[in-house]
Amino acid sequence: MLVTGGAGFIGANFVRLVEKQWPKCQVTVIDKLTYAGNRDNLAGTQTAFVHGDITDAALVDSLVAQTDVIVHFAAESHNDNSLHDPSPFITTNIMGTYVLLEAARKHSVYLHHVSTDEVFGDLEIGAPTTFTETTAYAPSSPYSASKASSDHLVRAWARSFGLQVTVSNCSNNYGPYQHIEKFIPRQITNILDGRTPKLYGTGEQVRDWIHVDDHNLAVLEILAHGEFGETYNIGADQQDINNREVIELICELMGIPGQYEHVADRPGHDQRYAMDASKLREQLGWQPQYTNLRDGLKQTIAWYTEHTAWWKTAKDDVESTYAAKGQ
Ligand code: NAD
Ligand code: TDX
Repeated sequence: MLVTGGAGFIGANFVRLVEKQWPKCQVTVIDKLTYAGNRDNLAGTQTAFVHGDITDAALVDSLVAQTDVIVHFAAESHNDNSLHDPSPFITTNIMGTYVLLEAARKHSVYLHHVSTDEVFGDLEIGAPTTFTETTAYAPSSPYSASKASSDHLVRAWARSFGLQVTVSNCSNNYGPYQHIEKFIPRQITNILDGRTPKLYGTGEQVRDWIHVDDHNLAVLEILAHGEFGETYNIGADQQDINNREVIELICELMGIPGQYEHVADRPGHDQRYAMDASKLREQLGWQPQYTNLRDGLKQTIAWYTEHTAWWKTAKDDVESTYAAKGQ
């Protein structure tokens, strides 16, 4: 199995899960080790590691020639960064996916593409609607537009060239190894570091939070039993909690109830995401193990508390970048 972006948050958790669930599977990771990738995320695993870029066609071709399946996580993944400089998002998320598809086509290798709920745009707060696999694409940010582009490429390669593919679109993940630029680990490490948690705007926005292990268990289920050409939405039905309530929960769990501040909002901020994952549940029998955000947050807070060395060196830089934008 070739795992792209396996030194990032979801990819590293995925590699660890594969070792546990499918111990006979030989995994190779290709990762560029951008600011978001960390070789230490794979410490203690048996995986072969290739430090490389998925836009490097010759390198990708040589790796794909030796693999039975590609699981494609590599991406630029942070919306806020894409508002500052879209360029690496276009290169990695679109061109990188194209390079992988061409190699998969040449060597007839199955590719699973990991994507996001953000390709569907956003929903109105308070409305009863959710995203299904057939919801029309309407991405808002350079990040989500680049992911939408990559999804279209994957489906075009299946239709035009008969490539064996599956696609998954998942909601917001949280859990160990998530970069501290993201909402939940940023607030946890703010509190651990004696800083005040930061909420964008009024915090009315809603995300459909899922623990990273539940996302990855769904990907394993799709790899094992999914149908070629199909797309599966992944979400854990945590659709009633807004950002303000999440930050308040983190503050409460960490013993500083109500102590957070409002900062500048994100331009073009998507209001609400909510996934309908009934196809995955009904056809593949997947169900989330973390059905309660409070329990998942407790586990995540414990992980960041025990792994200070993992995040501490990046903290000042991340916070000064946010501070420069009033966030
Ligand atoms: P991440 O930013 O933590 O990790 C991305 C990894 O990709 C890093 O290790 C980075 O070094 C690597 N990478 C970046 N550019 C590369 C390149 N050109 N060549 C090789 N490697 C490169 O991201 P994540 O949160 O783990 O997300 C992984 C995937 O899951 C992405 O495709 C993302 O769109 C998708 N996704 C994420 C979420 C979420 O909530 N984080 C939700 C749904 C889908
Ligand atoms: O400090 C913050 N304060 C805050 O209120 C940060 C960093 C974020 N927010 C808000 C913005 C969002 O409404 O929290 C929400 C979550 O923000 P992010 O963690 O940046 O995630 P989001 O933009 O929703 O995108 C995430 O989920 C979908 C991932 O980063 C994407 O890779 C994935 O595709």
